Amino acid sequence: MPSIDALVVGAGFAGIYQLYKLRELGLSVKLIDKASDVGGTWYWNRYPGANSDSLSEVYRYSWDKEDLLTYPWPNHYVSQKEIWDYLKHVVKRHDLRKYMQFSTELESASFDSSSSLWTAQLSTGETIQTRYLLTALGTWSKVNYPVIPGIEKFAGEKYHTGNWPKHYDFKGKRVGVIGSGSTGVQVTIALADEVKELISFQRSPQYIVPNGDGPVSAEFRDNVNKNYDEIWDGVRNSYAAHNVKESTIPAMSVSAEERERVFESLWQQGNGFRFMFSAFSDIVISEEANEEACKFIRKKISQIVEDPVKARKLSPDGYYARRPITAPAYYETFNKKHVDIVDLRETPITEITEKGILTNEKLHELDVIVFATGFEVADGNYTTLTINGRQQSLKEHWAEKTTSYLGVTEAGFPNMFLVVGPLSPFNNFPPTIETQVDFITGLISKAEAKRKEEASGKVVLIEATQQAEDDYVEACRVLGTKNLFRKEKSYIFGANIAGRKPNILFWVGGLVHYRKALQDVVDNGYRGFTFSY
Ligand code: NA7
Repeated sequence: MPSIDALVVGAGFAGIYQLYKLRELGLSVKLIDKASDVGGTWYWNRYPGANSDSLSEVYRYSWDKEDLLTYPWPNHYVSQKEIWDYLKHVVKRHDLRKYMQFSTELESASFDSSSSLWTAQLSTGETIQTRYLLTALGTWSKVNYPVIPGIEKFAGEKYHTGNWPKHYDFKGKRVGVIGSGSTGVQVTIALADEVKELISFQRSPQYIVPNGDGPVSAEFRDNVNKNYDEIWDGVRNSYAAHNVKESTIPAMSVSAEERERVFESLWQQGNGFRFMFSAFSDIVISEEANEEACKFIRKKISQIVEDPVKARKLSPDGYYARRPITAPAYYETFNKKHVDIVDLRETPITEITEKGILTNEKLHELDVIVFATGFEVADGNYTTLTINGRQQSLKEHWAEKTTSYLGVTEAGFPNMFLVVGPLSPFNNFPPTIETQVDFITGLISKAEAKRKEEASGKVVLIEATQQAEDDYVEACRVLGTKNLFRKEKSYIFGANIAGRKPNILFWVGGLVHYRKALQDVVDNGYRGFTFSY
């Protein structure tokens, strides 16, 4: 059976950087991905309008300074195609493709206590032995299809945005979009001008802020380049990691006029993270502050949307406490005569028929249904795999709730690392990924040194203690009680999946505090980990 030092699963932002760092350590590494190319999330999510809503200058790796200074990004946000091209470019630049094998899925992996090795079974029929198993499976990867009676009867085309076909043509067609999260909003705007009729089937109206996209001037880019070190430093030491200034001023400490001025200025500037975090310090903490932001956005909706019935349906009444959504001219899209909105709270879907979507009010006849219904976030991709640790499978380990230590390891699963696993920071992902990959690589580097110096070449096993994992899970739970996100049913708590018991799936304490927690672990001799052989 072929034996390697490390198997990396996933060729997105996380897997590519992890592969690079393990090669730097001199390990023999193989990377596999079920897709036919690199990209991860950005390989699959190629629906019209797909783009990152993190600012272009920080939606990339920081570790290759020369590339950082020279690689172009024409607009303030990068499109799916641009991100995909960027990742292919990085792989080429660092000659990483030769370690990669595509169209290959990990089916199962089992830890063998007698050899201290993992045995991985691949969809190609290959079996591989490896010392380290690194799963970079993606956070928003396992698509969520809603459970709606009759879904299989629909005679037209149906697509999930997370598994978009390479070719499609919606010209002259009647299209229904189910879902209005970040994805549903982007795809609705992009499809509106291509189709004959578009209906958005919306279960929960959202607070959507303009993104302020536009071309990047040479002067802007020069300025970013001159200040890149400070920009990354600011990102790593911020809550949301988005290169937006985070306010320290509570909303109610200023006058109503000043609040209005601040909100208006941020609305004009654009970007959802800026609106949520730069306006005031307590928008996601204080109910009163939150309501001020909600009132402002509701007012904008009523001003922008000409048809009062559509405006009412689009107006949220809950907290502004989900991942902020930002997009160009979303509400304006509903001023187009052929774009309509169905409020599923007033008129729920009863079934999907051969002809379209039937609500308790009427049948909406459609040629295409687009499911922008999100993902089984964080742990979804692990549930289809069989991963057997020392004594338990991962499914058994997570039977009560999904856990991890620091978002990167599981007690009882030695030498297995989850890159951006469950309970990872809920922030801009590239800097979060870099933080975790550097930490994991530090652990492996320590184990490798030990293997060579003390263990006479025997496998050194890095393992989180159960206590450390329990304490971390509890810390995440407590963080989840400290802001308003808990008041909204969203994927942050797994509440988007029918029948799932809600439980926090992320570290919501900010990247700055997560990085401090990791540093503290390192400074205390990798507290919470054992190194055995
Ligand atoms: P999200 O944010 O989970 O949004 C999914 C949307 O689909 C949301 O509007 C859901 O309504 C809706 N949904 C889910 N199931 C149903 C059913 N059964 N019926 C009607 N509507 C439904 O996923 P996205 O893909 O938009 O974004 C994921 C992340 O990708 C995003 O945060 C960025 O990081 C990029 P709900 O709000 O649950 O009522």
